[in-house]
Amino acid sequence: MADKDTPGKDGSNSGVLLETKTKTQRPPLYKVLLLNDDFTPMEFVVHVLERFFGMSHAQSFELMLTVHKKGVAVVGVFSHEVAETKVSQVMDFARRHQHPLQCTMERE
Ligand code: TYC
Repeated sequence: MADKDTPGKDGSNSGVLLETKTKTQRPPLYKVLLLNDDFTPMEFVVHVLERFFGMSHAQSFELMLTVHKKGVAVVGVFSHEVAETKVSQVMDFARRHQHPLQCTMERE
């Protein structure tokens, strides 16, 4: 907002430019990471990706193989609340099936 031309109380114009910048704050995003291990069955990981991350079977299989080969991969990027929910869902589901699958989140 430029205020250079707004007259003062006495009608003078100081020539001082006043600006108000409105900065829109975007909420931070969080990466959800899936970690490889030697025990969780491949089909279980594929099922997790389909069930909790809405991926197709083909996408899930490909991403599972990426984690298997590289050790870790980002499976999605979400708000803090949604990322926390995904991590809990995956960890609970893995625990209930007695698999050591690990899922974590980190700020982008
Ligand atoms: N490495 C596992 C196996 O050979 C498969 C696996 C893939 C496990 C991805 C975890 O996040 C994972 N059975």
